[in-house]
Amino acid sequence: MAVDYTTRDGVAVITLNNPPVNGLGLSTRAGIVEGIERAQNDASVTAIVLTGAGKAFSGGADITEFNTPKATQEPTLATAIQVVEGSTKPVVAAIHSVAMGGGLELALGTHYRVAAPGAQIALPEVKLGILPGAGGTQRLPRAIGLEAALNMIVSGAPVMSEKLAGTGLFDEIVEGDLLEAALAFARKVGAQAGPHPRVRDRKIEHPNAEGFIQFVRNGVAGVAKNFPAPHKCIDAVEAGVKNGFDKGLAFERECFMSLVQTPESRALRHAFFGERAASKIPDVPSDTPAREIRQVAVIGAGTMGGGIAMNFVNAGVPVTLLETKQEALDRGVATIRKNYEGTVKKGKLTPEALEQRIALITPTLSYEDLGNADLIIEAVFEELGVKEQVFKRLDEVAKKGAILASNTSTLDLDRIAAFTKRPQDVVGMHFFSPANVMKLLEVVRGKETSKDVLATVMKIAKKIKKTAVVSGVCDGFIGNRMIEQYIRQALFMLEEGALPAQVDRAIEKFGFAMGPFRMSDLAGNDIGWAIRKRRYQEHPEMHYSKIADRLCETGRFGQKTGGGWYDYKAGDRTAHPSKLVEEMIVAFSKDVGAERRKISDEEIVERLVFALANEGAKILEEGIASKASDIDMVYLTGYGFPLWRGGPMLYADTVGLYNVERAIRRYASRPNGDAWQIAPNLVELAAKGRGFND
Ligand code: 3H9
Repeated sequence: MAVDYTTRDGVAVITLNNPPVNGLGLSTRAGIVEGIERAQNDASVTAIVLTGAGKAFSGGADITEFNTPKATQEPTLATAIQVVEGSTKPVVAAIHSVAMGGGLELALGTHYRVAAPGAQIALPEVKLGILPGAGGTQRLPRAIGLEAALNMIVSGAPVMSEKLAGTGLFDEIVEGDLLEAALAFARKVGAQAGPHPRVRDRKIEHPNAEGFIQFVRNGVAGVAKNFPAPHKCIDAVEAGVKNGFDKGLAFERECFMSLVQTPESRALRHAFFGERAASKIPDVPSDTPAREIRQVAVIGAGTMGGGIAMNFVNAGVPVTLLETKQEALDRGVATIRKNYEGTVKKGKLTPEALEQRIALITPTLSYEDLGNADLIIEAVFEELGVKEQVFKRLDEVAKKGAILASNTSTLDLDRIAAFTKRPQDVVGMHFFSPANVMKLLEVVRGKETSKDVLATVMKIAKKIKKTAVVSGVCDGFIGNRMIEQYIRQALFMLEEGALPAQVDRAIEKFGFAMGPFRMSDLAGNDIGWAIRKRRYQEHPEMHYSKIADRLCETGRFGQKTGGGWYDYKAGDRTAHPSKLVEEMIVAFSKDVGAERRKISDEEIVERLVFALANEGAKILEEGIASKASDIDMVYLTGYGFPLWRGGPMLYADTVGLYNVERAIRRYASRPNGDAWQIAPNLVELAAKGRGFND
């Protein structure tokens, strides 16, 4: 049983005890009902305290039960709350640490609530693509007022308990021993005659409820167009305002049941668990001791190195920043300062905090100054010879036990590690540009990287608020290896009949932040060109469309040269379709003997996204990624894949691998079909009717 029951001088204490966060799974719900009934039947008990053991009152419904029979098995949460609310002996919730979702809904079903300060109070269901389904949309507005409640429900954001003091949510905010205070409160109300107050009986007072609801609805329309849940949250609150508690509750239930089945909710829950799962490495136990990181050093003060350094100083970790020339060093520090000044201008940082952060940076030109660093991250030019010089030098100056990290995005980490006499201390930390903004960090595990180095890097990644995903060593690691197949398809489609704007539009409509051609113009087409030139040498057997090379030969490198796949006006990033490029593409098709045809948006999306999923499948099979959700996290946090679709692997699962396989085989039988080498595990899973994430 996930609930403890004791009595203390005439008060029953029901303690949720379902680590880690007292999720309200079936056995917890059953335990609550049993506890209330036991207390009701015990003549010596006058009141009941309901609280949570460990680090939460309750984190809400057990999300892992969703869409399983347990979720709807009695007692449901609605039943448990009904039993609590119907108790003739007063129930006092003693809330600390976290009361979220169903946990808060349960507390709203009690007659009285006392809370410790600093507890996070939230109805975060909307972040999982659902709405509070156990009365939250009905009781919270009655407890704290329509405006505050609607804001909490639609945003899902937590509010500190002390901020809600004086509302109908809390009868007392208690400094000191919460349980003792709750017991005293319970004894007091236990001595009073019932009936005890129920939140459901309160009125929702608002001078212009309809107007306010419409105001919130207008605000949500712009930001939540791909997510149904925020709209349903508003509808459910409105139903209660207009039609009363019981009808509102029934409507809320209906909305909950339909939202929990939506692909958007599945995607958001996948991302919630995927984020947490990414930090767990199958063969690195969670109790692996991490090394202490007190001082970091970054080599290279360019855009990347500067951005990396900012992550650490933002987290209060001092950074030594090394460059080879004084001028580059000064420029690097000046850029960091400028970035922070931008944040100050936006009002998100105080001028004092800016100075504190800059003071945490020690610029240097000397490798000797890196001797005290616990973690050294190299962000120098992407060439093996340059890395060799850096790592050989690091091997001389770094202290014993220091972690030596490379920010390489394409080079073989094992070869880099071999430049040192301590390959066990070498790891990849692949940040994404701009490194101070992007959430993703690919942690590259070399064949000799030690487990405690990995554990340390995962821990420090959390500290600097990155989503860290472990990748094995391969060309491009997880993210760039997959994107190469996506770009290959995009280029083939130009050759076969599409134009850049059509490809971009189709995939942006699917939900990508930016299509491949706008993206390439932003990053610089010369970068891809350089990579392809290397590819032609290393993999002469691989078939690429040479159409992008022809563009580059004309010097159209993108925004920085005023033109790429699109035309740009000076000082403006707007992409305008280019007549010149269209002519070039049509001529190219002719030159390679390709018959141009109309390509549908559906084909564009399938070829781009299935190319990602197919390569992802190979990455899984080779053990480069340890789970499909890791691949999805890379794409959600680093490549602008639409969150509501859950990443390329979950999207393939949603389409069904049988259908994905059929589509790939169809494309493989057409011109340029040799680019499709279907992943054996995709075929195998499709045959079994399973998905990557099952
Ligand atoms: C709901 O309540 C629906 C109802 O309205 C209606 C029902 C009919 N379930 O985040 P952490 C796990 S929907 C299952 O690392 P922290 C989490 O996966 C729910 N598991 O810790 C992780 O597991 P592991 C509404 C859950 O201290 C571990 O707990 N509630 C749940 O940084 C630790 O999590 C929410 O949306 C759960 N509800 O933060 C709250 N919650 O160790 C979502 C957590 O195996 N949760 N786990 O990786 C949170 O926001 C944070 O987890 C919390 C703790 C603030 C609670």
